[in-house]
Amino acid sequence: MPEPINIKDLTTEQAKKEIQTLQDRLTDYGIAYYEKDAPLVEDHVYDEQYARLQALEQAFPQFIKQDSPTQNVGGAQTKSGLPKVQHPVPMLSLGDVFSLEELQEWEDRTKKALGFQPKYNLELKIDGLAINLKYEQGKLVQASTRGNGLVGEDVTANVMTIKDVPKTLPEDVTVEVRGEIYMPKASFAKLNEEREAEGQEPFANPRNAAAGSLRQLDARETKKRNLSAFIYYTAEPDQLGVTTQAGLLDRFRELGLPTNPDNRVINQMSEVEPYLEEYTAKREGLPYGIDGVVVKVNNFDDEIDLGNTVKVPRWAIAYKFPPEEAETVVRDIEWTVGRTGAVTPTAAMDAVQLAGTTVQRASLHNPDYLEMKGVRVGDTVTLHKAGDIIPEIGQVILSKRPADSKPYEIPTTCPACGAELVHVEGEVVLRCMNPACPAQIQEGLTHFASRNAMNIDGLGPQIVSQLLDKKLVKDVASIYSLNREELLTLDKFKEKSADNLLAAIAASKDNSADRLLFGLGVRLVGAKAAKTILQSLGDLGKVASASEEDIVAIDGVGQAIADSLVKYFKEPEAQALLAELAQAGVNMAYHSDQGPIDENSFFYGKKIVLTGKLEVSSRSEIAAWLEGHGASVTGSVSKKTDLVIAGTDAGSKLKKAEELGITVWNEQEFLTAQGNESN
Ligand code: 3B8
Repeated sequence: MPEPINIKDLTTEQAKKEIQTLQDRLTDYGIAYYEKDAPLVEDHVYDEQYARLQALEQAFPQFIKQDSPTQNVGGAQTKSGLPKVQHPVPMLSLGDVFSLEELQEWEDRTKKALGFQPKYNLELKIDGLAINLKYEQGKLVQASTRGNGLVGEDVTANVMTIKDVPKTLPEDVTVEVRGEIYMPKASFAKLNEEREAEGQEPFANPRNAAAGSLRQLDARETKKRNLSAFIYYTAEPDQLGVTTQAGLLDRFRELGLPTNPDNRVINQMSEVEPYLEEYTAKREGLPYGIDGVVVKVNNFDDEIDLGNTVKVPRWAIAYKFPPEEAETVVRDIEWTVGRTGAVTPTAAMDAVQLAGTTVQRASLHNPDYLEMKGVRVGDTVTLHKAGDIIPEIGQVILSKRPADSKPYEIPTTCPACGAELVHVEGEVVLRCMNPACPAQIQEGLTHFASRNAMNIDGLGPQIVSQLLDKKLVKDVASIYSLNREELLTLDKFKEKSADNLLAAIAASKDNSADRLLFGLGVRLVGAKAAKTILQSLGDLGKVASASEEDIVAIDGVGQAIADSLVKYFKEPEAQALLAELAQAGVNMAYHSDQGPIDENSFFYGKKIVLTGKLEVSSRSEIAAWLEGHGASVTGSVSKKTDLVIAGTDAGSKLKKAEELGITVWNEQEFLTAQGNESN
């Protein structure tokens, strides 16, 4: 980007043009970010351009348009599908600063407005998305997103699935609290790994992942995503009998609301710097992403005196961490073939230190992305970590581009087998469509043996590669006819390693068939989908002969997965493979393979009846979970029944339970108890 011209040097005409351009561009960025959960640019790029637009509009207010991104609270529109919720007290977002100098300017204004030096409460700025939780008489009755600040979306059913969010409080308080829903780093990494394995776009950062997960129309999907929460605000502290921000956080802790433990009260601004330094150092090791520090006046009296502007509070400010950046040189662009044939580029670079780790490779995702970044071999690029975790190329430093640099040419043939690559319509990736491509077979076999699939210990990429080179295997079924002599021909393979591998292969035959289905590597069929499908159909043979309608009818399985499965099993090769696996004695039936049952579980040994319509989980899912915790789930209510879990529209069973005086829970109460269990 060219250096921006100093605003006072702009002609009116130039200013008008730049304002117009920025308004349009930021609107597009906003739509991509808020409505599609798929940002077009990194946050700091947005922030910088937004700040520039604000400054320009301030200098040339005649060009402010009603629909400028600076003119609506939060800048967000809401995605349709979820019910809307009005926020009686607008949900504001924080103003932000990017340097200690700007922070000092904020504090100068604050002190001037108050006429004295206030105390501040420092908090970590969690990289999540804002949520409003409404408790009535201690019961969680509604959860909503910020949306545009005035109108958000109702995500109650989804939030009910988040373990950390209490469904009931230990006191009968009626209060609305606000906080941040976030996705822990580990869950984020795992989710993206799964998405990439299934050919879906990975989320850019934990916040987008959290947003995408929270705004699912199907709460069961949210539940799988493993979200967490920290609560930090209420507009009605009187309801909770507190007078300071730090006191409020303690009160939240008392009520069992999840709060971040790292807040600190300070007496003057000079104490911010050590806090910033401490958490800049600790940032990498925290289990969740943070993107800055929030400074709030600690006293609520001071908060009220300072008040809010239309868009942001005056009593709090976010200090945003500068994006950690490094520079390095791209030495090569490597193309790897995945098990579904997707051919993806990765930049191989000179190793650099970045936010605590050594980075040498960064995904370039697909040809469109590569083209957008404009990266060439030999280019110097900036690197940062998306969402604190994943190395990502920022931009090419054009001034350092070598004179003899040539545009990078996207390959047209598969690097592994030479087959013509195809740009499948509606997909961003390039694909190798050759089913006999050795790279696909290598990846497919490694996937089959991997931990979440058939879990064959000792059958990693190196061994698979040797087995393929020696033509000892050709597909997943042939793994089951390997013998000792063959294995002894492998590098450094002695009797013991051969026998261990044979034992692991033999043991894998008894796996539940959902592992087998996942291991086959059918597009879009992840470990969880495989389990849901096998739980419902019971047997892989039934899956192979199921129609699209049969599969779509399964709770939690969508059209795309059904299409993909039917297409896969329609091929004679797939049918033959399945027959060979069955012939080899590989189990085709579903069985649950969880560990020993925890006798300390509340549910252990209890007789439980499920009745009525359940919203968050299906009855069979709840039954399976209960059985996994040592309960027996029965069909009818009797004197021996310990507990009835009743959804909506429950009928005679509920009536009978009430007559017999048996404990009845609604689904919410069950979810709370479920959340209290350790697993
Ligand atoms: C007022 C206070 C917005 C926020 C706030 O960790 C307001 O306090 C806000 F209008 O967005 N991401 C935090 C975080 C965010 C906010 C906050 N405190 N710790 C965060």
